[in-house]
Amino acid sequence: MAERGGRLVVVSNRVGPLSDEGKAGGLAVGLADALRRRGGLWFGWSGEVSEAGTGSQLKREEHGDTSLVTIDMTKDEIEGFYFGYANRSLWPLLHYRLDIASFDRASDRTYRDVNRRFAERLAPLLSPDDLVWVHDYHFFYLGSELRRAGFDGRLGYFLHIPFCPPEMLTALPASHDLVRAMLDYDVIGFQTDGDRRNFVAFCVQEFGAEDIDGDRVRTADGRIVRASAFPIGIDAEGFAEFAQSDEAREHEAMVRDISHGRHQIVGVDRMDYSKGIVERFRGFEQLLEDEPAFRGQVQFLQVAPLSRSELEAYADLRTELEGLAGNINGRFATLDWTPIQIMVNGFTRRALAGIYRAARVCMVTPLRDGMNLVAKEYVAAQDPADPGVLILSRFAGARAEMPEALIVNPYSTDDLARALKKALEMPLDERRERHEAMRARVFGNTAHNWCETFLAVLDAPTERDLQPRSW
Ligand code: ADQ
Repeated sequence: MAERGGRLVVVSNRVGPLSDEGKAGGLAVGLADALRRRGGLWFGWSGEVSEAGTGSQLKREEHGDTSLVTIDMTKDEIEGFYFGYANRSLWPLLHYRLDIASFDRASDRTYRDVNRRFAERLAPLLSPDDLVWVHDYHFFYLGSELRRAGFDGRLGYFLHIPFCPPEMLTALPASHDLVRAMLDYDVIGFQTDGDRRNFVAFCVQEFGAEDIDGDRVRTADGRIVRASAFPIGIDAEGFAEFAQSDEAREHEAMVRDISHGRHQIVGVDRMDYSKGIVERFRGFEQLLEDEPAFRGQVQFLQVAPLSRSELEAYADLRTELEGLAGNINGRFATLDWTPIQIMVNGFTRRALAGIYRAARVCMVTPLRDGMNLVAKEYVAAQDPADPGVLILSRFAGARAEMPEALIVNPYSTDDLARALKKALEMPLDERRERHEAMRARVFGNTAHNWCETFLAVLDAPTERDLQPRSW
């Protein structure tokens, strides 16, 4: 890659960790790697609440050539920006849940204010040849605010979650402002081509923009912005090594122990309504109902660490899931068999790798998901000689790269039950064949490749170099 020598500046809501002690997810590993190689800065929220909030002193941690720089937020900023606009409006809407999205003027304002404040605090730390890469739905307006604050260098953006169709997005009161702000980035990355198409369709329908060659948008006033899919990957080698660690082996043995030789099915998700956990439980219940031979022979473990539990929709989901698991157990359990178990604690990445390895089947059945890294981690953690089976929702971004999984419609209980039966009965040859094909892709498109591909595009000369800088 021809690098222009600029630093990499990453902006995301949460920052780090830079070193991997088995805690960092694929994203942090990929970004930390790129930051180390180029030298750079990672900017975001400190995770702390203070009275001065985004006006607080910068906190700095130096790690070789990389600085982690963070600021606090006030209680009101977090409420309006994070819980309000980001997670009550944007998260449900972009996951196609217009029915539970709520919109209010105050949180819209706080969201924009926080984006502006972050940009104003970051701008003085930037040099013109820095490559700035902003992440996710918390910061749609940050790029345009950086422009306003005078930054003229390269600006990239990556959306980790889906981008819903324009018919839905136009329900957001400020949808035009939000998408116009996105067009101030030079490169806009999506998880899948479907997300990119939805974005371009919005620009075409609402702004009269033009789709050029499927990877650029020409706005009505002639500006050209790159918009492409950059599917995210995991640190596949690292994760496969985790699966061989002592900690993984202990957890693998523990899971095998509690399953008493029964086939283990797992689900691993943040407890979020987009992940389709309720539907998955119903699918499992349907299997037990339709196929009495499986009763006493299979066990379901759902690992679902609590997430955003301050929000009602998330608290309600926990109650619903615990109730449903209770009902299924009440209906089918015997003295020596509990069909379904749900755990809300987090695990280290090594422990998780061990749990994946012990599972004959992994159900990844989101109703909508940007990518879903669990699907990739499960594949990376398997023993290639005796791999488990992945059941994957057709609505997960990962589906595009993993067609050899058993693809299901998570809204169809019958489909889920059928896929479970097929997975549990799948002969070794077929399991190996499907796994090998998916494994090649998981190891071929890693977090590292994802970072490098995005940065190469961001760094390459574009039409903007030839365009007047009046915008
Ligand atoms: P998430 O919605 O968080 O990410 P996902 O991609 O599945 O969804 O990542 C979850 C991560 O959390 C995985 O790395 C998983 O191992 C980890 N995890 C889950 N349960 C855990 C537990 N109990 N203990 C420890 N770790 C646990 C968003 C988007 C996704 C997109 C990613 C990355 O919603 O679609 O794939 O960003 O872009």
